[in-house]
Amino acid sequence: MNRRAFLERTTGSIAAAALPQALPQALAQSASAAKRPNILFALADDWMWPLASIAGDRVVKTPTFDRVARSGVMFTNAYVAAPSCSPSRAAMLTGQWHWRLEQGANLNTTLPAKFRTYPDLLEESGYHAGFTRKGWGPGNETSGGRKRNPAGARYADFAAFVAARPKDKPFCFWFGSQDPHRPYEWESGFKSGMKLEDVHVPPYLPDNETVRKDICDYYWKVQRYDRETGELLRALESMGELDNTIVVMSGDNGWPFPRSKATVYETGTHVPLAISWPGHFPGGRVVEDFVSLTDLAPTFLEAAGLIPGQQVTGRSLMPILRSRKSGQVERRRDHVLTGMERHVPCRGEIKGGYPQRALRNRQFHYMRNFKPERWPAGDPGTEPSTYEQLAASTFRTYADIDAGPSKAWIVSHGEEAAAKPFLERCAGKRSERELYDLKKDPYQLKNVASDPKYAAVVKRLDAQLTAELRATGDPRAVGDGDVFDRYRTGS
Ligand SMILES: [Ca+2]
Repeated sequence: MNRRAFLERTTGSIAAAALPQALPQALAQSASAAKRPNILFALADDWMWPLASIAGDRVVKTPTFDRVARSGVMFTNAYVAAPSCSPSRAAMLTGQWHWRLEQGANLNTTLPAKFRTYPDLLEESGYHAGFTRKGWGPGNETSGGRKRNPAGARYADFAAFVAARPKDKPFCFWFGSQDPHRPYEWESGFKSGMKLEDVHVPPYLPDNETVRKDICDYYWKVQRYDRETGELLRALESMGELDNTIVVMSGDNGWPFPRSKATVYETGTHVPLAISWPGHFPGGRVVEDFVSLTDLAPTFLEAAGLIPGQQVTGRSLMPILRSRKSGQVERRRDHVLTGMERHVPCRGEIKGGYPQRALRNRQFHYMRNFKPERWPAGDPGTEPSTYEQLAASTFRTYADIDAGPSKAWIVSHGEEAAAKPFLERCAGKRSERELYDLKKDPYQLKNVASDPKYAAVVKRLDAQLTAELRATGDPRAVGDGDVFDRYRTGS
């Protein structure tokens, strides 16, 4: 494929093939003549779909998310690019699949400066841009040639950001909550009044008091994120800016429980997403299109009157947001891709992660595991860990699963017959191909990839996934995929 054909295939319909990479200055200036919206992106850390009250959860209370969803659009099929903090955030900031971002595809490396981020582009076009708490990361902000975090200038909080805002400039603010990331205060949710009997325990986790309490502690932090985002909305109201602000609430990956975060299963990649802009985006809609959080950067750029560069693989959500439709709005958004490279280095002498790519459509979730010989969640370790070690320490047994009570229960009971299937599902080796028929198996418990009845589906989805990875320049599909294993952690 020549360069032009490659670009035509990778830029989607946002940009015709010949768009310039640099921002067109004239366009930016003419757009700034009209009043450009502020952008508030409130990003939770490890928040999974559908754990919000408006999405049907009976225990967690998310009045702020519900409010944004009701006044705007709630997306029921939103996916992160990667189920791991730094690559997921890098993909959001650049509007590109993380497999295009060199070492930026791994956790805790760097994001090379040549990959432009939307806060920088908005700042160059006249926005006041910044973030608080967790921006891009964890990783080394500067070893890739940047002078600051890829999410922009750091502020102590929103008030400090607003105080530094030049008069009449639109702003773009990233509120990077560290909630609901682990660790949790044991029984914080239970003691706050959450009822253990109302907790839904999905069938990939054992249903016992430890897990129910662990889920409540997670909810307690989801609620704190929601409450703090509510405070930001009230600040915008008191400034008289809420009606001129695009508000986005979402998460950077699934929840930190076994068989979830750091996997491309639903539980690692499917996240809540609500977007509002009163008076501009017709509200009260639930949209079922498959969207990627790589679509946010081109959305923000378009809202600011800018045109995303050719390198951007995400597609602006503006046509959906401006429409009055619910359900499936754009027919072509019938599937989404996700992928995974290295999360925590936890495979002994092997420096790599557990590389995966996946394609999710309405009925199926198809996955390619490029190194099925490796341990998916990290090595079991040479000696058994105690419950306390598993609950408190990260870099030990099956270290791609965050330490916590649910993991500790499963691993420490792993040899018992009742617990073995849970341990096998979250940490056991997997086949090269996985296929889940979500109509029959919404929790992805039974891999049917080798079932002859699904042979045609596997063939079709594998061809589709491979073609799209090739078109987006994924080294796992077009070249030296093992390059991801060679990037050093921390630089
Ligand atoms: Ca995260």
